[in-house]
Amino acid sequence: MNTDPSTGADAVGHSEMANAIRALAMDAVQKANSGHPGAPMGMADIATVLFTRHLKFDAADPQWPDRDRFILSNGHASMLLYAVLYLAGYGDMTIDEIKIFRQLGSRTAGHPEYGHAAGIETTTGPLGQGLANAVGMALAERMMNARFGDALVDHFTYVFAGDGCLMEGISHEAISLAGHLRLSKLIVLFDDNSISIDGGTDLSVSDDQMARFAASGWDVAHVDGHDPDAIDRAITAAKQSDRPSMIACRTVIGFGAPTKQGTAATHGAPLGDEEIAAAREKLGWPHAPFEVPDAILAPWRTAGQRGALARTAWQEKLAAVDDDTRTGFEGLLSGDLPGDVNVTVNTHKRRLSDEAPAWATRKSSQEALEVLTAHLPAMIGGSADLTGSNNTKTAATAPVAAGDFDGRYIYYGVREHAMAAVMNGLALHGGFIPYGGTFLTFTDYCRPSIRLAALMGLRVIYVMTHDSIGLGEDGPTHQAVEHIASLRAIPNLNVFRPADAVETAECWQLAIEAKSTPSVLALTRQGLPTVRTEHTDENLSARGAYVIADADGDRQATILATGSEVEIALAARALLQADGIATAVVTLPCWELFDQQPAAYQAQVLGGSGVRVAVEAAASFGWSRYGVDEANVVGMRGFGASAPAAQLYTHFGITPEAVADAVREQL
Ligand SMILES: Cc1ncc(C[n+]2csc(CCOP(=O)(O)OP(=O)(O)O)c2C)c(N)n1
Repeated sequence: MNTDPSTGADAVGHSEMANAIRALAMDAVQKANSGHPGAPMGMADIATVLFTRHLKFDAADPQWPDRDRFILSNGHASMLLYAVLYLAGYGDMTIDEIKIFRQLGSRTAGHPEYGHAAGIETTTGPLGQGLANAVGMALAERMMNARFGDALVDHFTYVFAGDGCLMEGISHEAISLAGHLRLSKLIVLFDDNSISIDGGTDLSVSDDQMARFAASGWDVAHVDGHDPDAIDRAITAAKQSDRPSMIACRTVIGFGAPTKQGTAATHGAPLGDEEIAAAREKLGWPHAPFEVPDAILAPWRTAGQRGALARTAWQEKLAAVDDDTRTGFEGLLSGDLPGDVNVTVNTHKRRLSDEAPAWATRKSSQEALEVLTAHLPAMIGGSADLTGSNNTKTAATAPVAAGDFDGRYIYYGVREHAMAAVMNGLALHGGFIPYGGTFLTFTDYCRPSIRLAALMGLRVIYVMTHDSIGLGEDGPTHQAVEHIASLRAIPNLNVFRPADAVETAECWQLAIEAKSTPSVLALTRQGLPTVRTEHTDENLSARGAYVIADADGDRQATILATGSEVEIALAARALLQADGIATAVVTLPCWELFDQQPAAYQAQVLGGSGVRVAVEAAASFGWSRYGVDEANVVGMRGFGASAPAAQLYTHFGITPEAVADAVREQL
């Protein structure tokens, strides 16, 4: 036992504090009979140094906006995070929660879940995502700093990452972007233990990780991950750097488990009673399972209070700034929209209905964005190198660059994976509503992060243009087919496919108003007529679907359509009505919102027992939920082709005539 001057802990020293993490991890995993003791035991020394000597936080106020962020990217090491949160005294994380690790209703899920307990800054588990989220958080920190200065915003983002995180492709994009933007307040602690599930990492990887980071413009260092003073010095140096920093910490996985440490056997399975008993012996931890003696808990709790003074000093600074600054700061962090967004959108909608432009919905999106970004400083745009195609850049959004974080537009480069994960980080940090663009086909490259945004309930908006064969000559590699259906399958994700300029404005409003739901906007490359030529203040898209053209006479048939195919549905209706077949057209800009409507509204929109046909230039999958048989979906049955868009619509039979025939065949 020795004295640690920075924590004031004089009764016990670093090792006992780190062993508390190790003991809790092995005991909780053993009790749950599942989990990952290896990484928590291996990284316990690093976590102890970080939380007791560097991390700026106050366990009594875990949401303090200027706290340092701690991201556990190797989410399987969740017990490390839960142990540290408990030891440091975060109110949400009690010893009882640790005893019910991985059980239904606990805050201690298998992998850390954002929202389950304060101190869990993001949901991790899919390796590499946390690292990329952290890049977004570190970027958000600099952007908030550029707006409000050092007094209000000046914090670090620390990441724990394992071999797995660094093997994932997303890490390349995230590291590259962070280096390019010189995110100097980002510090990654790499758990360099040379072990993953299959065994030694030499089975599958030979990268020089330090050289890799250095090549992307990072500062790099390596330390013995079990030498607290060396870790401390490395973190101190990293904080001084004008670049992001990576510290490779050489560790032993499962440190303390006498026969299993250093092997993959500790990675993801309980150690077993015998090994745990021997580990207790080896570590000098004689205490019962889940018992942390007061003498060891006390310095941890002291560490949890280390930031209290800094936090109150910060609150005084916030109180001392002028009213406009404070209101602006708090307004951004609250995520609330100004009260007059509806007025702004309606002024815009009225102009569109009057002028009835024949724009592609990607162009309509840009026009909506011009209005919204001018009005909402929280909105941060970007594109994965398709700015001119996605139409995501507006007059109000100047570019962000290294050393110039005042801007609101991020050139993500050709990095869709990282873009989506960075947007999650921007949203998680607080202060911003991120939107970013690419082609709808490349939602495949964003999908893991889209899914996590939906799981976490984040307001992130994906501007996905070139949404079908309607993009034409670029061909089937670029033409989305199955994407819309597969995105609709993700819970808590709104998939918007607006039919014209007015619906696009409405969908944008719904996307920015959905505080706990991410949104995909599927937008066309090709021009479309304005179908909503009569202005209404009501946001009709908010109900997800509505009758856009009623039947002339008692409804015999209903044509359901989305996006660019609403025009085709209306033309089909004209053909049918000319033959005396009373046909209604329903536009469905958002299935998810329609599914939330009362049954009576749904029935009224979908029509009674009459004929139902759907038209959508996409895979037919999913329309059965609205009572449309597969045979009655006019859509794609395979991949597209390279040709001018009009020819493709004819070639694939997505035409007014085909829709009208599909109706007639059923009458
Ligand atoms: C995207 C993704 N792919 C695969 C996995 C499954 N997985 C979890 S941990 C792991 C091994 C990671 O190795 P490392 O980061 O070295 O962790 P350690 O063995 O040191 O705990 C794998 C393949 C995952 N969680 N996420």
